[in-house]
Amino acid sequence: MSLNAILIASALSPEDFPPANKPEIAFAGRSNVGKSSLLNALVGRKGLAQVSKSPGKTQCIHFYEIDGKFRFVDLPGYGFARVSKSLRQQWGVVIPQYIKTRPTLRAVVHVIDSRHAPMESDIELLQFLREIPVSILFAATKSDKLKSSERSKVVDVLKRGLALNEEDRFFLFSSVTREGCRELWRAIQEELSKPS
Ligand SMILES: Nc1nc2c(ncn2[C@@H]2O[C@H](COP(=O)(O)OP(=O)(O)OP(=O)(O)O)[C@@H](O)[C@H]2O)c(=O)[nH]1
Ligand SMILES: [Mg+2]
Repeated sequence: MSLNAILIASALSPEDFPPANKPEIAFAGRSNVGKSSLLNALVGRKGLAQVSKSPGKTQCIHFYEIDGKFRFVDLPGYGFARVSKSLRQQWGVVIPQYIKTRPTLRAVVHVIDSRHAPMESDIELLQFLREIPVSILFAATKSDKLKSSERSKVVDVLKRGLALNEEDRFFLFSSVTREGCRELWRAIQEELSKPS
């Protein structure tokens, strides 16, 4: 299944954001964890958002309009030392501001790499998100790289590392095998269908 997805804006600062007139779901997390790949897997379009082996690929806030009804917002990753000044400025100011003030933002998908225990910066992002009245969904990517024998332990380490509770919606995800795609979609649809 592939959806109609159109890149409607690539923004470095709020002047370049499209008008806030459609519900938005944003994808946030450290550089290279697989945010853009996850977006592509959800939409069913491999080359939609640009993906790279090296961190720091997504450098702007990319707004994709899906089926003309809502938007997926691919955020640049943070935590990559060799980023440009403009990217540091985005995670310092522009992205937190977007997440805090965008009236149409329905949920943030906090994307982490399932192969590594949460880092300080993952925890900091979550602390920031918890203070904002926005829904949070958790996607732990690259699950295809996990051995089946270690999966339940990995989930435990990730949930404990982020101090998640029973109500938090957490999905193991792989853009390669599409594990978790349907479940994450269901959670996103649920957020989109809530009254604003
Ligand atoms: N095996 C595997 N590789 C993945 C998966 N998701 C992403 N990757 C790889 O991880 C690398 C980074 O993926 P991106 O989607 O560009 O990551 P990103 O989080 O958007 O990175 P930035 O834009 O730099 O913040 C690429 O080499 C992807 O092919 C996955 O589920 N499984
Ligand atoms: Mg990216």
